[in-house]
Amino acid sequence: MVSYIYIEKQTMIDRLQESFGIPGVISFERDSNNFVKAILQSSSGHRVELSLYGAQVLSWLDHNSNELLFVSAKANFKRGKPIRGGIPLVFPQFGKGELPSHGFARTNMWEVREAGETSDDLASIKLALQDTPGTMDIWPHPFRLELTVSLGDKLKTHLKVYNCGITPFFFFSGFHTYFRVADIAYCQIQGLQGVTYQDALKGEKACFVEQAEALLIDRQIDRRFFNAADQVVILDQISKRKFIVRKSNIKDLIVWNPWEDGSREFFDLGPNEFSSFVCVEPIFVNQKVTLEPRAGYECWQEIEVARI
Ligand code: TA6
Repeated sequence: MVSYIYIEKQTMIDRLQESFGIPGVISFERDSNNFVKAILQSSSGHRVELSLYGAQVLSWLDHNSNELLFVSAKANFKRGKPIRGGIPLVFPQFGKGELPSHGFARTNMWEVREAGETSDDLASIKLALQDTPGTMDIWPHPFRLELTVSLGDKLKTHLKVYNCGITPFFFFSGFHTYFRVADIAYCQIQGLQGVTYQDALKGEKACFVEQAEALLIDRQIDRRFFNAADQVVILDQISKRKFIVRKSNIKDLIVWNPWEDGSREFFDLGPNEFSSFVCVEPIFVNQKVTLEPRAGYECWQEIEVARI
């Protein structure tokens, strides 16, 4: 029995490898938690690990093997549960509600549809998720999601949503990205001055306008910026690098860090880990997207990293 299961698992990796693998560009492995992941390597020396569970990017190394994304040491790698870190996808719900928190895209197994090297030298892979009896039970809409991850010296995640049913549906979606930083107390976020936001820590109704030219984080923060500009910059002073975060066709942007006090609410976050990340999340949160039958919607996030 044991050897039968082993052969089955090997076979899936072999099948993926045979159909989509490209030496030095795309390969597949099982991680220590038994989830299958795709490894992308770019000609610029960057490397990404993308779990088929949730289509979640879990690691991004630059050409010097510096990790650029944060994943909690206490992350829970169990089927049906979200993984704390990387780039979780939000769909079709944002935050808490009738569905599991941030929806079910991040807790379902996705399939590989295409992989290869693009004409402009990017390592690229497309994963897809369709409605299942499980999703129909909790959200009765036939849908298809496609996530294309492309890697050069930038990392792009491009999400497409299709309505495969005969009635419109409404959803929130986006990228709940966890950026790794050396120490959040020495970080700044630029590009949000003048943007209206709601402070989820103060109740969701009141609106404020961001005053800071450079937003500093020295306590718990959970701000939902509406109609934010399509580019913000995260300065990580200690690592002497910056992330340039671009978004397309997503109106809003969230800045979240639970700080020490808020971290206690999360069993999958260590007490001091809050200082090693900031979530800057291009996500629709203010107004749901409406998708008519047979229609499609697409959005993307692109991250560039540079020295400062
Ligand atoms: O995007 C910010 C947020 O919604 C916070 O309010 C916080 O709860 C966080 O996401 C984490 O959510 P999760 O469901 O992943 O624990």
